[in-house]
Amino acid sequence: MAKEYLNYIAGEWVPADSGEWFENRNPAHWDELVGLFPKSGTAEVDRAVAAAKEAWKTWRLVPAPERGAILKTAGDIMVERKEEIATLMTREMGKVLTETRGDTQEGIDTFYYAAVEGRRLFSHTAPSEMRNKMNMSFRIPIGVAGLITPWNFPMAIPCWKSLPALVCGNTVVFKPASDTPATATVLVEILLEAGIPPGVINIVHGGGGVVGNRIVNHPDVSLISFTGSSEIGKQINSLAGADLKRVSLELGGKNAQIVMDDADLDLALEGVLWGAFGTTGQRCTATSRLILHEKIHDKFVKMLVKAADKLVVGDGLDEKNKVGPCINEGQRNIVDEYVQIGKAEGAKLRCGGEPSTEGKNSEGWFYKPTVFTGVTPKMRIFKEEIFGPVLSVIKVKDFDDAVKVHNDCLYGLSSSIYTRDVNNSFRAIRDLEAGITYVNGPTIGAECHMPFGGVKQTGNGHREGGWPVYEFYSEIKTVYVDYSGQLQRAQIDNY
Ligand code: UN1
Repeated sequence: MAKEYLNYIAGEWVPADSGEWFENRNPAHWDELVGLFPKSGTAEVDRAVAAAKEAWKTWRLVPAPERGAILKTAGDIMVERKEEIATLMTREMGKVLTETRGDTQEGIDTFYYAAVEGRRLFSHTAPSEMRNKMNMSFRIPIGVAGLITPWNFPMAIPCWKSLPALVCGNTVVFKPASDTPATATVLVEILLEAGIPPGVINIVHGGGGVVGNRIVNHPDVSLISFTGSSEIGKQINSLAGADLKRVSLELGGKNAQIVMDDADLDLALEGVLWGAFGTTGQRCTATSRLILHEKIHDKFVKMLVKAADKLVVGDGLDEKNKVGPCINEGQRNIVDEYVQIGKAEGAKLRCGGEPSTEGKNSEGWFYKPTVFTGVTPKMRIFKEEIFGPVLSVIKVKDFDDAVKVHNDCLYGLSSSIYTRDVNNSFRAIRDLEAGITYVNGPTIGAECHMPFGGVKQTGNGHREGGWPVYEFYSEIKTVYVDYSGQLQRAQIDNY
């Protein structure tokens, strides 16, 4: 009998009102049930929001350094549980152990960063125009934060969102992706064990259409943070925007790595293999376009295809494997559909291009690392996010052409250039339309204390990680103290 996981609402671990469950299965061995999760409805969300609203009355008054101290304790607990979390995460979403350890570590880093931020939460003071008057501003809590998280970073992304929300004095209603509810539940267990009071954190499992939707349109939820597709992000933005909620969106990407003719090709190769096929290409930051200078194109493609073909695909729990499965059958079908589209559009398939079904791989949703060359900006495999191990290679004439091709894209999350030319590096930093640019590094590898997010259709201007996320989760209160003992009329009495 599989373990039955529960919602945590208003300080209690509870099943869904309906008594129904949904299954969480291992994408590497589809017959393995990881757990059963409550299939919740809108009433559960309503109770979670009511509890969060009530808990906010006291949580907002807890000094931020004290809130931070709880997160420090929680980080310590996560360090203890790191290996167990990584194993659970690999079982529920497939990426290889090295990566699920990294995902957990990103959670731990975010805990320690948020804990310290509880002693900062800086704001500005400025001089007054008047005598005997003082001007200041403070960061204050907002209220209930509704957090909707994806399956590709089941620990890091929920931490990116919930920890700044909590340290800033908000309370949380959290709906994790239904492909990765187990890791999310462990995060809540850890927060509670560390001392987060009941009601301050609530987790409601279930589908986006029901649970997610109710979180977004609930009148008592003031903040929404969502990571997922641009299509759903736009719906959330209109729904939440109609009620003037603050919304942070982290959406699609079609990230590119540029390799110039003066690049260290071995380094660029390591970078693209990691960027394109790490996490089976299922990162928002994954490299899905490779822009090659014509002088090195043929040589680099040869190196790439040889190396991509050698990547061992299989169960992420076996450390010899480098590429795990797609998250589920539907996602593998989408990947395969794009491969067929690429072929029909006239791109040249150089390796992969089919499910990996050898031996035990037939039990899961594996797909071979795939490389297309001869891709042009008109093709759908150049333009659309695939979210799988498919790399599109485009040949360009020179640096300006590379930048033009790079920017010919609806999205703008991450970007990368490999070159030894210092001038072109700085031009790329200036001209690549993306929220993140790596010089001589792959498109993946963001660190939790730096702003993370994209331009164009990748988001709505907010950032996760780094200092800006603390601005998202707090409101500014401006304070004027007049100690002159007289009425001083600004703009009038001083002119
Ligand atoms: C994501 O793909 O949604 O920079 C997050 C990276 C990771 C985070 C990725 N640290 O690839």
